[in-house]
Amino acid sequence: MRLMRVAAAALLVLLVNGAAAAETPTRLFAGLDPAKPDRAQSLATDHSDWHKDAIVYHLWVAAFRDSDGDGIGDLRGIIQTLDTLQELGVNTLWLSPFFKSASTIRNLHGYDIIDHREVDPRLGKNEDADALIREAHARGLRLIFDFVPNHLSTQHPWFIESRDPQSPKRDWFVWRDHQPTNGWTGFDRRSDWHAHNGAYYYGIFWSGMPDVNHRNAAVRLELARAARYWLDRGFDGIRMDAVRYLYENLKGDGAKADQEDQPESAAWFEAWRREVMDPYTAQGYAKFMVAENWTNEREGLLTYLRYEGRPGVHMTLNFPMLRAFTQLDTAVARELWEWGAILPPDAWLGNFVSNHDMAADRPGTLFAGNPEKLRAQTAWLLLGPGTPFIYYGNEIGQPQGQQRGDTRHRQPLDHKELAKQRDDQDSIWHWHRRLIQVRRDHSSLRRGKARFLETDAGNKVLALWREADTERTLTILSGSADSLPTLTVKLPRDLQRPPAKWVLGSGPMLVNDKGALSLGPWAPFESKVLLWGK
Ligand SMILES: [Ca+2]
Ligand SMILES: [Ca+2]
Repeated sequence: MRLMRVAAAALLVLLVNGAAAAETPTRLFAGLDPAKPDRAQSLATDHSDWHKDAIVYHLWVAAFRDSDGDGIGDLRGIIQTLDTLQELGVNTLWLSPFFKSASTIRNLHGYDIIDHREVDPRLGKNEDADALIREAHARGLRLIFDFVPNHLSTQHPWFIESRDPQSPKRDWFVWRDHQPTNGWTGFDRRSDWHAHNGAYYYGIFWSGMPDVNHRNAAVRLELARAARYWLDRGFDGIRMDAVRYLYENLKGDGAKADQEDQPESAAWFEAWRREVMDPYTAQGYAKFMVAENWTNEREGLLTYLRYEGRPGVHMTLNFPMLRAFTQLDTAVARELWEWGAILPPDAWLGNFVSNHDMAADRPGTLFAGNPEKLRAQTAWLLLGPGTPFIYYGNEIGQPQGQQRGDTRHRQPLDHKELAKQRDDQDSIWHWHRRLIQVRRDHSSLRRGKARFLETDAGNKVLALWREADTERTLTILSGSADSLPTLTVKLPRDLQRPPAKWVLGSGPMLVNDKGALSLGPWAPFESKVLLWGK
């Protein structure tokens, strides 16, 4: 009997400890000081998920605006253009990497960082970053910075120290004594193990950007401190670079699966959310992180949004959606928006139509000579579910450059064209401005889940029914190259009455005795929005 009681007690202890172990998530950034947001510089938040209402402008710092005539865009140039960005209506700016980097002028991508706490002298000074934060926040514009947890430059002092096998920083990078003869070829056919003094370090992108060893607690902590340095100063969030490559399976033989999407990488972001980001929310300064996980597999997007039932990144960039946007493919768009509607409540997607990489052509090039398609793509981005990201220059339909490689996507913004389009009510800039205003004015367009109504135009036309708060909207996006004399939409059973008004577009509307809404006429690729009151 006594023995049984002891056994039962032991079992109870086991159960309690077991439960506690499951509930206490691992700390990965032990030693991090409390978050200390600069209250004069930071913008307070009234809700922690403001990123769902964001309209992001993705800005390439070196190409945006040159304030001092040296030919390179800079932080001061951004300050000079804030009024125009505010006029456009975006509310969040994503700055491409501006930390001191080893990048050459020709391809100033900045992802090879030398100093995480210093602005690259070609782009400005730390005081300019402070001034930018102050001036942006004064206009209600939030700022997020690009952060690179996977790698840094061979010229970074941490790596220079690490080259000495006796250095305490040797383990901050991934070193081996022998170069594997097979596998580990990442993005090209060359080995990702790079020689130095008879040893080999791992760098998946190229020899100039060694991967950090995230199994080392000290280097993890230093990276968290570096990000905190800018978050404390007033930045509102982080765009996380190359999240798929944080950890490698070093016990593997270097197959593709050993080099990407390790469970430890997802666990890292869950811990970062909890330990690095959430403490700001607790103080009324919610910040968010958006992940670049470049994959066309939709399941791959989910990996980083949740880990073991806890939230990871707040948002992930929606790479699979590029196919829908670049081809104006209604079937793909519908499938992905329907999928987005069944994700866990805190899993959120960010949409874009082009970026600084080779992911897609700029719309100004892709749809050159097709203004109606350019306007349609803009509408799909700005009216559809998911936070929109506008890559600088796309708001004026600027074509990409003629260069080979990705620098063609990072050419200077044409400020003369921008000024011209601001004076022209029919310009693509004004179309962006109009759609942004419609999105800002309607919570159903920002937060409502997508549900599709059937139309008599078949799958060539999307009719998105969305609800939030006290409003309901119907967004109709035509992917048809033909004009339609009328378009008939089957309304939900409980709402067979005419809409209150046009929010975007115009034309006659009529509900027939079968509860269908007749609208028309419809131009090729036209987009319109109707509003019902509750
Ligand atoms: Ca400059
Ligand atoms: Ca890595």
